[in-house]
Amino acid sequence: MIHHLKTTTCALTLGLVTALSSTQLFADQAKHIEVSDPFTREMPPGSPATASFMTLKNSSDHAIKLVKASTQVSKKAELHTHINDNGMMQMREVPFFEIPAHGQTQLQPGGNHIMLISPIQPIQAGKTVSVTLTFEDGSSKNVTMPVKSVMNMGMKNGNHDDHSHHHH
Ligand SMILES: [Cu+2]
Repeated sequence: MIHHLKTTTCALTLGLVTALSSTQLFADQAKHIEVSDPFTREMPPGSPATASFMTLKNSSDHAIKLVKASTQVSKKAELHTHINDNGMMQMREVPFFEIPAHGQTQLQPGGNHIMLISPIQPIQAGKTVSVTLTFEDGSSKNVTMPVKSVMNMGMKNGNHDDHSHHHH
């Protein structure tokens, strides 16, 4: 009888410790993500959408998934990637961007990006744009970034910009 009680207590304690430590590990993924060099591309005239780019660094021991982006500046924000479909670069919506443990994921022209669809106001160079990033555990991070013109960006990257949003 005594032995049985001890076992039960022990099991309960173990269960509690496990629950606590996993809560601590996963409670705030946003705190483990560092955002650097964020910017939004200036909306080309007549374009229905533009895109935000940044580098996401993960300082934790676990891969973290960015599952959602939201903003006040456009009606919709989607996570997009580019795929090479028989030599044609095409954009696809993806359910998440994964940032590896102690690694980084780059959102950049021609690759992963946050698509801002149907801007509510013109997104022009010199303005700032705020995007809220939500991670798998529900924690979130607000990123405020400058809007940069397409021309400056092309010169900085030294390649032509094939990231056209005119033909969605
Ligand atoms: Cu896109």
